[in-house]
Amino acid sequence: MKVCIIGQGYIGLPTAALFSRSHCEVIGVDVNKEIVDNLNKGIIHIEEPGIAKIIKKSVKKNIYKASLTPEKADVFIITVPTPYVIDNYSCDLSYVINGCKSIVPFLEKGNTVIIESTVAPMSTDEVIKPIFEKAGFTIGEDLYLAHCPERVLPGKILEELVHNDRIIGGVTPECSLKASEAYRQFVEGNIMLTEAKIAELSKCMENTFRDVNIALANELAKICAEIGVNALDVIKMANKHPRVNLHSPGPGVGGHCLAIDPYFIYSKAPETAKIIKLARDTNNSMPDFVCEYVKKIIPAGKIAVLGVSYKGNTGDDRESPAYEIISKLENDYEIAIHDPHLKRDNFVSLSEALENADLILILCDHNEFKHPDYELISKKMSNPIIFDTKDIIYKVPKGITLYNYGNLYELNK
Ligand code: SAJ
Repeated sequence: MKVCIIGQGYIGLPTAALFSRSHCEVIGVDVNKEIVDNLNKGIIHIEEPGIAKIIKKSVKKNIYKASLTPEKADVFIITVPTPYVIDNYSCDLSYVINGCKSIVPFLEKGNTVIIESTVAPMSTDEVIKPIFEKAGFTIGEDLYLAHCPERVLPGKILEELVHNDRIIGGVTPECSLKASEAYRQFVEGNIMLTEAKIAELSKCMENTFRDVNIALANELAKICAEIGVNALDVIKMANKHPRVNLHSPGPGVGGHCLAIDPYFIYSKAPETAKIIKLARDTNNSMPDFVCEYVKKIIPAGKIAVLGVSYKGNTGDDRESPAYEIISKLENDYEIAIHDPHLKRDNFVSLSEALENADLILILCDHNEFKHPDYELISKKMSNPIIFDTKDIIYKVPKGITLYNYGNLYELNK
């Protein structure tokens, strides 16, 4: 089986790796020449365990090739970003549409086209299908089209692509069957056949479920700060109930999924999707909440910001709330940013960030931050205070003050 994958990013590249590991010939297409050139040398541009080794081996074996243009194949998979349109929160399908148009000249009768990018409900039937019909194909008869959303967790992509259950949403039942043949190359989880629109909405709802639950935890954190209760203890206690699973409050919700997919549903039914929109607004309000309490802790001075990735142990800062927090604090404070997973010109070493800092602000739960070097902290800071928005530090030695969502209310006394 020959597979052509459009988009060699966080999902496209691991998917390419797995197809090539299963002895399929893979063409990985990307618009970025530097990425393509590096991939052909076996150098990958994403931080994801296991992928580099497979790509290197596949390049060597000539079974994986990156390219700026598609080639003829049996299966085409579209894994490009779908941002939302700022004005109305609808799903911006432009990259998907361009990806689909780019493969049209290479399509042959009997090929399968799979959309993996997260899209708003109805996109496959109403927007994507007509592109191929216009090119003369009859979907379900001589071209097979399906939406098969990925559901993997960054940091565990390789494992989850293989073991998670896979939703296959065909435009027709024949399309589902054809698409499932492709995934059987490497998927060991259940392969569940359904309709395209069900696949689209279930993917959006999975991330919305999480976003809404995080919003509830964030709202609880705010309520507790206001009324004087330890939010973290409340969560611990409530979660002892067998049917309760309160999520964790934090500095906001980042990433390319939870912070975006709920809008795709909202934009389809804005008058009805009230909880979904309120959850988005609540999570979007967290950077302001963090800044409000930073101001209560120290009115001026230097802040060492630890962690800018949107989640722990990844080098992914897409939609990270950390950037909004930093830009809001920048006017009133000196800010030094440290993130061991991200290389940016203005980021500094831990030691440099701590130098004469008045506050350590933890915005991300990287493992490196979980056991701070208190000796270094006491050496570099005269009156060390830590504000841990991710609840990763449990106990601090004498002389160091710790604020988290368990004791912010003390600042309101
Ligand atoms: N977060 C909290 N509190 C929590 C959990 C997470 O504030 O209790 C924050 C994180 O810090 C992060 C954001 O939410 O900023 C999102 O993190 P995440 O780990 O929940 O999700 P993603 O975006 O990395 O991955 C999600 C996953 N979806 C679900 O768990 C339902 C993943 O399975 C999907 O494949 C992925 O979105 C995607 O691509 O859609």
